[in-house]
Amino acid sequence: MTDSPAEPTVFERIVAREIPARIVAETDRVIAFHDIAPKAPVHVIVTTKTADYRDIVGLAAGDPALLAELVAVAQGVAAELGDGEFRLVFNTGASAGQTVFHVHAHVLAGGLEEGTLA
Ligand code: IU
Repeated sequence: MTDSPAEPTVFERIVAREIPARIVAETDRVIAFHDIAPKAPVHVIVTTKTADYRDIVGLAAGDPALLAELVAVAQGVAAELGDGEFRLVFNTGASAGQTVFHVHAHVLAGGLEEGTLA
């Protein structure tokens, strides 16, 4: 079962290379790129290539192995761009700040100020 929206999300278009992004890591099913509006010294978006899941709740229920892969890519990005420690934020729902309804994690690292959330 999927819960993808009808229109392609901006992240789907990044996956398709239709719009540019500074890609930092990629596997068969996951892609990571620098956020265009960074809120930390390291601020990378890690998302699934499939647009089937709009948020972490759907992904966890529908494909937990893919969620685990996304977390592993996040850890690799944090190790490559920082000291390996990181904050992982999944905004879930508009009232929680989610603007792109294609499941993604914010990897925040590199010296976070108290209270920094994406
Ligand atoms: P959110 O959790 O759905 O609010 O996160 C969306 C993020 O996607 C937000 O931090 C934007 O700055 C970021 N972003 C991006 O990196 N590249 C884009 O082309 C667009 C948004 I549109």
